[in-house]
Amino acid sequence: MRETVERLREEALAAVAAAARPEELEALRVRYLGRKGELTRILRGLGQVPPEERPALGALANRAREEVEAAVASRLQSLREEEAAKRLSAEAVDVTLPGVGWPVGQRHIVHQVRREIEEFFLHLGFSIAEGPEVELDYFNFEALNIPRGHPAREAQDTFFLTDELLLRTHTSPVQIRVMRSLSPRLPVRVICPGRVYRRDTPDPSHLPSFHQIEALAVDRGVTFGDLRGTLELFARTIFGPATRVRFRPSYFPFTEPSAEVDVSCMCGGKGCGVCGGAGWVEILGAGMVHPRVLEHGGYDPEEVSGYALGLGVERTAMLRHGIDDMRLFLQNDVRFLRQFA
Ligand code: 2U9
Repeated sequence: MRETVERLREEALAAVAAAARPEELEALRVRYLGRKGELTRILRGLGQVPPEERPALGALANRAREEVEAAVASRLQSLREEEAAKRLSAEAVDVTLPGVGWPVGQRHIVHQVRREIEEFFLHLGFSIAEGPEVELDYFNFEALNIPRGHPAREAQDTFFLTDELLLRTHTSPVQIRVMRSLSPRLPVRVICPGRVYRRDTPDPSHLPSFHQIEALAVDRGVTFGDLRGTLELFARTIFGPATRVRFRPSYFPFTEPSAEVDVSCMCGGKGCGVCGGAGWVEILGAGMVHPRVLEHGGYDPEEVSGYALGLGVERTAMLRHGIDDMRLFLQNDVRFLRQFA
């Protein structure tokens, strides 16, 4: 009987030590220590053992039982720890690994140039105003001294939606709206950036939709000299410190006198694709606000005066970066766009 207990003890301890999973341990526990387990059976069967052997055999069997119990518990504990360690190392995150580089986009070149021009005027104390792209005939034409019958109003130049509604052909209606609503009334110093629409077939220098920025300054005593000074600073800021400015007389219905403004070409007049050898490139139109336009804005032209200027953002970006086809701005070919990152 003693030998059976010894053998069961050794067998059980060896099996526990070799168990690789908690379920195996549970099976061993049932097999040796459970109600019908092999060691349990021996303890239950002590009655059949001669009385003088009972205490010693009982003690031996109890010790074996306790030993196996302790071995099961400790093996279970180490299996759980191993399992936890394995899980932790499998789930471990190496925080020192370099991150995944997500591709980051960039602003469209037209937007970059628009922003640069806005910054220039913001520094001079101008504010930015925006207005509707679907506009009333009155604000787009009538208030800007473009009366009925004027060629600029012809259906072949303008996207009309109804008799009275159209897609704005310039951002000037926004300035009219600003003048009529501004409080206090003076001074007016505002720029109006935004998308405009004209019925043009796309070609290297035309798009049916492009961006303008117009500036308007109205106050007592504003002169053409103020316009000239502003434009010289503008040209040097946007095209470089050596840039010179030239005014040519022109005509716009909403300004009088009016001028087209050229800047000296970056090639220095030696001749290049941008200026075609002329040494000068036209960048914008400008002039003193027409008295009738001031009246539509609610001002007395006897008391106040103003200058206005307008430029095309796409055209400015083309001159700045030597781009020869306006359609490139809309094609969204990333090989073109990434050059301006
Ligand atoms: C008000 C009064 C006057 C804005 C002006 C121009 C001259 C001009 C063109 C430049 C290229 C349009 O994008 S373009 O085709 N603009 O030449 N714009 S003066 O004059 C105004 C605006 C608002 C109330």
